[in-house]
Amino acid sequence: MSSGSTMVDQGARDLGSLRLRGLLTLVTGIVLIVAAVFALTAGVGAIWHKVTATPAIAATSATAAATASSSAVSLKLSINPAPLGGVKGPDGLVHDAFVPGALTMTAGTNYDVTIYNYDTQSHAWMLPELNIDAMVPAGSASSPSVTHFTITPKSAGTFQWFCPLPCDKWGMAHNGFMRGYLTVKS
Ligand SMILES: [Cu+2]
Repeated sequence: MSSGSTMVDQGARDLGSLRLRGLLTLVTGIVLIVAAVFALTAGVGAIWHKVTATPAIAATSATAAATASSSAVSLKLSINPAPLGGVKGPDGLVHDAFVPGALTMTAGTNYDVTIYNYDTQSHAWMLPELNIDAMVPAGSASSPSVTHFTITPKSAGTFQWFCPLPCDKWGMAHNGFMRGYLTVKS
């Protein structure tokens, strides 16, 4: 009785073990298939994304470059140009100044701005509303430093530009010297 029971038990255990192994194999197979499908989908998704995104970026850059080179307006600014090496204020003294100090632009037009600094001190031309923060290195009367940047004002308005570096205190406080207005027309 006891031995027969053992044999039956053994048979049942073998059968159970076989079923468990089969079930494990099936589960493992399903997991592997799901993983493979997921990996393939993600891979194809990444390739599709790359293929569609790349030409869009390239086209935008090409258009921007073509527009900038074909229709940019050159604008020249000088800091402390000859013969005075600055601009005479109503106080009778010559002050640090960007020349011209009052600027006019047309909305939607690209401007290539070049600043020649004849001063032996560095300055900056800042216009936060148009995201311009141009550092201007020191130069000299005989060899000005040259700083270049571009502006494309999008909408009409009057914007204050200024030099944020501590330079000519009077000039920093007066329009037409180390600060001034940019008028953008539509
Ligand atoms: Cu300055």
